[in-house]
Amino acid sequence: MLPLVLYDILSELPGNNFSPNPAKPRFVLSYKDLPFVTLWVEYSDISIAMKSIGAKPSKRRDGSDVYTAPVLSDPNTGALISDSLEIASYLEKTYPEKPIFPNNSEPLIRAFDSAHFGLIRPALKTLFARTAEILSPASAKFFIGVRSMDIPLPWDGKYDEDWDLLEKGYNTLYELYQKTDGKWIMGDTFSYEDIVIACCLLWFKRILKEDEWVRISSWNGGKWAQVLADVEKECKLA
Ligand SMILES: N[C@@H](CCC(=O)N[C@@H](CS)C(=O)NCC(=O)O)C(=O)O
Repeated sequence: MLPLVLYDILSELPGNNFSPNPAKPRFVLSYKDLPFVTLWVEYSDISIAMKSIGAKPSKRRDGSDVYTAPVLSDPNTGALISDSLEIASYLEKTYPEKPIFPNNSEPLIRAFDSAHFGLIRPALKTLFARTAEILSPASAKFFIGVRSMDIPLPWDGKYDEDWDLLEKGYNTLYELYQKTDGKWIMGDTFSYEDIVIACCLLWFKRILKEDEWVRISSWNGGKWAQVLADVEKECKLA
């Protein structure tokens, strides 16, 4: 089997990875024991690089085309897929061993995926401000330009308010975990939703100041550091 190719985003952090959307296919590929290589792209070059390989664009708020990462290229089938959720869906259909959408759960997990993002969305100012700090100067400038179309500037100065909003979101998620018995969001059954939750936590751990990550780790009895560690272990990434 030829290694699949995952396009991920560069940062100035050791080991590069930080971005939650490319992290999701990385976790899926590793969970499913599929061989893959990672090609790293500067945030400011994503559109040029993804257009040049023939990836499919999506739309920005203003209607213009945007090419995003992650993109997955599978030389075994010729597939070239954009969007983390579509990549997960493709990998599940093409490589069904070790399911990530068990018991036909893909429709429910798709719905949960956007609900989960809704819990984090209120705190995006602080998260975007921290993300810009770990990019190269050119990518940080580009990132601030495009992301401020969704979340208007200024991004700093509201840290306390954002922390409260983020904690509220995680309290809601914690309540959902209390409805099941096992360590996963679907009880004893591991799924893509666990990967979605973990990849967001990984983003926080990578971009935030150490004391800020410690703060999140302390919420809900240390639940979130534990979830990240459990999912990384399950996906053989720890
Ligand atoms: N829904 C997409 C979102 C991907 C996305 O927005 N990627 C960002 C980086 S995390 C991107 O490539 N942005 C490029 C740009 O805005 O120019 C997914 O899940 O893959």
